[in-house]
Amino acid sequence: MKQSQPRYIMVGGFLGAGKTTAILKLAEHLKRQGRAVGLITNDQGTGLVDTAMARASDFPVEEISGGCFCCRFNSLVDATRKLTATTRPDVLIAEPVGSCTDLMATVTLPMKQLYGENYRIAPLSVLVDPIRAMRVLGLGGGRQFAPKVTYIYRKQLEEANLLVVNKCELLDATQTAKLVAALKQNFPKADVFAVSARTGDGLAAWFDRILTGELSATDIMDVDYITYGVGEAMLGWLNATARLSGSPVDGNELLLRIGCALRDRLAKADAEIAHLKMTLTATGDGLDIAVANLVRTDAVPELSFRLAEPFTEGELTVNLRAQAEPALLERIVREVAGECGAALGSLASFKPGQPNPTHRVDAGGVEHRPVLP
Ligand SMILES: Nc1nc2c(ncn2[C@@H]2O[C@H](COP(=O)(O)OP(=O)(O)OP(=O)(O)O)[C@@H](O)[C@H]2O)c(=O)[nH]1
Ligand SMILES: [Mg+2]
Repeated sequence: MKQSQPRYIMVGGFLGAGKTTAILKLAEHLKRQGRAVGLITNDQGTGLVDTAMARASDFPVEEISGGCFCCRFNSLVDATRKLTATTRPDVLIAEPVGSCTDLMATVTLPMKQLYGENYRIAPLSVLVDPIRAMRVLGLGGGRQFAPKVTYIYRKQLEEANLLVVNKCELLDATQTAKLVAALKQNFPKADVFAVSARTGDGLAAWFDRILTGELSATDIMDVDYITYGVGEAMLGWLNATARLSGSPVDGNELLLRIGCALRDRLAKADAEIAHLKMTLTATGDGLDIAVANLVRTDAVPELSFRLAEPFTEGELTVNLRAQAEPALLERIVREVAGECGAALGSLASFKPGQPNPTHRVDAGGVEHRPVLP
């Protein structure tokens, strides 16, 4: 029997934490139980890898591009309505932009207050990549973002109801215990879960909480919107598409080679990668897709989806978010595209604008407008 109120689940977390991967796992889990799911993706730009991945997984998806949920709250509401009308979902799962914070005050609580009759609002989950989280919390060495970007990262953790350490199979038991303890100590309000969206470990307990738990009244945190705006604008965004054609090649290898070429140039320019994600789709077969990702400049690109057939002709999509000027990202992408014989189609590079949320309310419904520059 259909639930009259679909559950609205939001899975936040910094760029590259594994939100899309975890959301697709949750969607598959629900599908196996015979429950209908609708997905909502979000980005500052258009031409999204996440939407392509959701579509390739064959779930109904609505995309909100050109701004984040908090600044385009009414578009989010329209997307939930549209999915509700077309697919009668039992569960709606929304992925906010990974450089956004203050989601509790600007999305979760407004959703509950304005549309609580229509949707059951789940507790807010925030995923973390463990290597990045250890660096931010001082538990591990390696390249860091600038302090104002790290401000956003820490604010994301501070507002979580459920803090989810993802990719746990990358850590040994001692490292996981240390990270979980540090998160509990620094962010005592949150319940901490340790999972691997890739292997499935630990997902059941977290899924159970978001599927059955209620959002209890919660305080909103202080956010310095000036620091938040400056931090977000330190991240350059680039979305591009390109056509590739030639004799049949291993498209998976080709995608990894492009990833390495981009990474090497970004490393030389001292640009810390937040998330480089790319898809390669063969012409005429949107369901056969390769996806490559890289979530730090000092890591290696890896494939999260593989093309099943040799690649002859098709489209490359590049979504690059890094701490760098957009012009630098553009120059590097143009150089690498030229070297691989990729004919660039659309290309947009920019910095996110100053966040200015549609609503910002506490659990009692009182408006708290942020102080903007
Ligand atoms: N090792 C490992 N990698 C994972 C796991 N979950 C996700 N990843 C990888 O992490 C990278 C980023 O995953 P995404 O799901 O695209 O991350 P995201 O948070 O949606 O990223 P943005 O949309 O850019 O903010 C990809 O390479 C995934 O395959 C995991 O449990 N273990
Ligand atoms: Mg994503």
